[in-house]
Amino acid sequence: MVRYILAVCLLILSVSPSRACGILEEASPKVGSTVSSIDYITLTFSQAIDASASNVKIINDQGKEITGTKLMSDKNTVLSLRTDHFLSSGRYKVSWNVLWTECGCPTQGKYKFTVTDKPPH
Ligand SMILES: [Cu+2]
Repeated sequence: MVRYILAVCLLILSVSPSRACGILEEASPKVGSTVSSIDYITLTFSQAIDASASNVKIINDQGKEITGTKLMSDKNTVLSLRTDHFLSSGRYKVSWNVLWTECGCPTQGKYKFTVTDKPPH
């Protein structure tokens, strides 16, 4: 799968050299960080992504997906997830997948963060 994606990207790159895949530029909470309770996460990408083909989810350490609402910025470079409730203390995994508008390649990633405090209410 990864090889296939790479092959597609290389093929597209060879056809039009100016169009490369985007990257995850910034994550909030930061990759591997420990934070107080939050009710949203934000991923900032270097290029526009296709909203309908891009997704982000948060999974707790019991493997359960946290429910929330996906949000996109105007320029389609920021993908957020507002959770229905503040996260309780524990370890979480963020799993994202995006489709770059410009080059059409899919990219996915995962990272972890930790919540230490109890929810504010
Ligand atoms: Cu690409």
